[in-house]
Amino acid sequence: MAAVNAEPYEFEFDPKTTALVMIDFQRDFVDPGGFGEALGNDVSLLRRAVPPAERVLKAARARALMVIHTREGHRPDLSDCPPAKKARGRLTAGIGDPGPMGRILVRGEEGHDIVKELYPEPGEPVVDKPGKGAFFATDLDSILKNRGIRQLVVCGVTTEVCVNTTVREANDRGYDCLVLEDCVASYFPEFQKAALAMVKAQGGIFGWVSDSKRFLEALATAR
Ligand code: TIU
Repeated sequence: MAAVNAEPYEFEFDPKTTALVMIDFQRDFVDPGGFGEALGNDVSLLRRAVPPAERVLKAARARALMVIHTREGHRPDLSDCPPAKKARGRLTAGIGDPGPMGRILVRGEEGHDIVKELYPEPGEPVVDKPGKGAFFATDLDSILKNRGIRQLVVCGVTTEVCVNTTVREANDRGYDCLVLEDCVASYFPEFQKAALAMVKAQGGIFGWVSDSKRFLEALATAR
């Protein structure tokens, strides 16, 4: 067991029942030329989360924590993409359209894959998700339950969209979630702040918030 200094109070976890969940660290969101930029966003704000998330990923691997990665995207024929999602935004380059890194948010394309710093290693499940939440229309819950996982340490992008949606879904399924604030990022500084505040308000209504430094300190002393 170990305890992370966190808000609203310490987050207790057992490394054997804890998974690190890396949400949507895809080139489409984090790198210039992807879907995130197509939506008019400054992707450099998201890149900030990569170095601390890399430190957490390496430490988790060293301590044999379960590591899971997710990617948002769709089948090449877009049959799993709701027409409403495709139409949203009236974009000139939207889901399925050609972009500088292949078809936007389409599985198998360069832009859909995970940035090299955080690339999955063999044995780490990669969950392809059609929605914002990682539990919607995926086998994530089965994968976690089959390994006896009860606690999730969450990194990823973007904080108020796929991270928050996933944490809310996890909360309703009985998981305790710790969000590491320097390992999650938003295109909007005000949303980053609000999304983290929403998780930890009201006694931790959706979970806990800490940072990579405090989590790594706790992991180093965990037994
Ligand atoms: N646009 C935005 O902030 N996010 C997404 O579309 N997906 C994720 O957050 N992964």
